[in-house]
Amino acid sequence: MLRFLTAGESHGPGLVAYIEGVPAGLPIDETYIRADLARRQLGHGRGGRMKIETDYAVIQTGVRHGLTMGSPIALLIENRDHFTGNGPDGKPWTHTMNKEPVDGDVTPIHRLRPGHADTAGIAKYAQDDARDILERSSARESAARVAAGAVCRRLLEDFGIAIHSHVTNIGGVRADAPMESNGGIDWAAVAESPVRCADLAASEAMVKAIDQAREKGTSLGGVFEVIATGVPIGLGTHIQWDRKLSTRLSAAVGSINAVKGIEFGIGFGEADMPGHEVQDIIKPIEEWERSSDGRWARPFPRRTNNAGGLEGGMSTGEPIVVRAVVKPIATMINPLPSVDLTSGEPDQAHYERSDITFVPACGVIGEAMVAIALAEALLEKFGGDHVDETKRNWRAYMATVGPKPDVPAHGG
Ligand code: EPS
Repeated sequence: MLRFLTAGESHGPGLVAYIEGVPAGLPIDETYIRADLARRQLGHGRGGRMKIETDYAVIQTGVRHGLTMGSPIALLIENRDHFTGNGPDGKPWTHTMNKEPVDGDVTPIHRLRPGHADTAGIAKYAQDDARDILERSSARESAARVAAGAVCRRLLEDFGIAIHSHVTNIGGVRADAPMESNGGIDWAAVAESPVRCADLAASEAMVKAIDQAREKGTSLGGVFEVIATGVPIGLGTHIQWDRKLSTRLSAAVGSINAVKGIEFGIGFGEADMPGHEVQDIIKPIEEWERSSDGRWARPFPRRTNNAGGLEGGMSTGEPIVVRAVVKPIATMINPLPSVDLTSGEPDQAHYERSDITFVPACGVIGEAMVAIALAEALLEKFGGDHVDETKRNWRAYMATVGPKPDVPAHGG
């Protein structure tokens, strides 16, 4: 069983990711994890924080001589800002976020930001300083998810599973990204785009929209899409709601800060289409392909992938396609009218350095969360305490999947 948790505050000393259940024998190193952390930091519309940080996860436990040991893996990402920077009131973060009581004032945050966790958080946790809420609810925490996701990505790689993401909409500027975006996307162009969008014209228009939003003192949301290829048929299960792969992917992607909606494949577009156009027709065996080791590369392949690689809560073997909408960031240069938490009297919402948009980063976080959900489902299906055992089980299973010529042909 794969388990994953994070700890840490945005301006505290650091973030921690804890992963348990990764089999022994998997090669992993900090450079590999760093690549994903670096991608998360990019994107036009990011604020000053990303210029301060160079996110790097130090492997604390669970790895020896470059290989996982099967024991829990703990990763630590230092918040450079904690040790070098000052908060909005000019006091060092080491003062504001000190774990010990401090001498002198710490300016509390009383002006609640609509759209952030502040309001419900102070009520629920009986706090009188919204910093006690915003520090943990900040999207900074997603760096720890990306570090854990990189470990899972490394595992999935050994099973031929690749995960990519791209941005399809920022602030209403839509990329010309076809719904049937299974393959065909130029991932190198995505990596080069300042907003992680392969459509060059849309990418430029998105950058302009972000600049205009900055001038107006507002923020922008958008849509990102994550695509996982090489996922074997039959991960997840139809037999119980909480074990469906679609449930786990929804929870994983839906848990990303500011995500307000999720769809698979053509998603909400299915509402406008009749059944015979929606279902993904299975190709006849003449059109199937074999992989280099002789097994069916993708048993029961489809003509289309409207379902986004999921039927009955299980993977079909087609690419998994998950799309999510991210709301505009709640912290804005031109603050919204709000109230003071002590008096309830009208005031302007708190403003603290923030991003104009972080949709491009959300795509990278989405990849990590999809990697975690897929690794969990893969290990549930194939088990294994050493990765070689997991691979043996995977190969044996894949060799059995396909047509069954020995079974008498009298089905309906
Ligand atoms: C983030 C760090 C934060 C913000 C952003 C994401 O840094 P700071 O608050 O110090 O400027 O840039 O946080 C939010 C979007 C949010 O809503 O809190 C990061 O590391 O990604």
